Amino acid sequence: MTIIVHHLNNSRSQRILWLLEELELPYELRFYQRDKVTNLAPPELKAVHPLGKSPLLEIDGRIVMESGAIVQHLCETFAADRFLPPAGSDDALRHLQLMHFAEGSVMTPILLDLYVGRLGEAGAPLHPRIQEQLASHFEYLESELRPSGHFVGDGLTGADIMLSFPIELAMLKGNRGRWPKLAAFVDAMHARPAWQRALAKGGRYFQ
Ligand SMILES: N[C@@H](CCC(=O)N[C@@H](CS)C(=O)NCC(=O)O)C(=O)O
Repeated sequence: MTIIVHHLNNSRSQRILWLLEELELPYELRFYQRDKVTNLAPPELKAVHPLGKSPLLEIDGRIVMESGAIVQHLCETFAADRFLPPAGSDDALRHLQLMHFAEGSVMTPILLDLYVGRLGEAGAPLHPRIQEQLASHFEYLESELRPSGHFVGDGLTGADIMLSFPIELAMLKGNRGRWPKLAAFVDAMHARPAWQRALAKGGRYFQ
C-alpha cells in the first residue's frame, strides 16, 4: 500500500497528517507552498487534481479529494473499529452529521467573514448576518461536546478530526472565553502525540 499526501502549507491538509499519525500508517508527504501574495495554491496542484486544492490523498494510485471523504475513507479502511461508531448505531448517525457539518456548514460563515472582511466598508451590511451565523454554529458545537471531551462517544473519531479545523480558526479569533468547552477541546487535541508529530512533519500553520 502506498499513501501520498499532497500537502499545502498552512491548510486543512494538516488534519489528514494528524489522522495518518493516529493510525500509525506510513505515508509520503509532497509539499506545495502557497503564493506569498495571493495565498493561493501553486499551479502544480492542478496536475494532481483539476481543482488544485489540498488536501489530496493518493492511495495506491487513486486520488481522493475533500477532507471529509479522505477522513471517512481512511477510517473505514484502517480504523473502522477505532475511529468510527458501530454501523447502524445512534452514534453512527450523529457522527455522519457532524463530519459533514464541518465542511458543509461551519466553514461557510468562516469563509464569508474572511472574504467580506476584505471589502472594508462595502461589506458592512453583511457583517451582522455573518456574525450571527458564526455565533449560532459555534454555540451549537459548544453544546454538542460530550462529557468525554469528544463530539461522539468516549474517544477520538473522524468527527473530532474534521471539526478541529474550524474550531481552531474560531479560537484564533479570540473566542476562547466565549466557547470554553471548544477551547478545552482544541487544547486536548493539540496535546495528542499524533497531532504533534503531524505538526512537526507538516509545518506550522495559521502563521
Ligand atoms: N472542502 C475542501 C476545501 C479544500 C480547500 O479549499 N483547501 C484550501 C486549503 S485550506 C486550498 O487548497 N486553498 C488554496 C487555493 O484555493 O488555491 C476540503 O475540505 O478538502
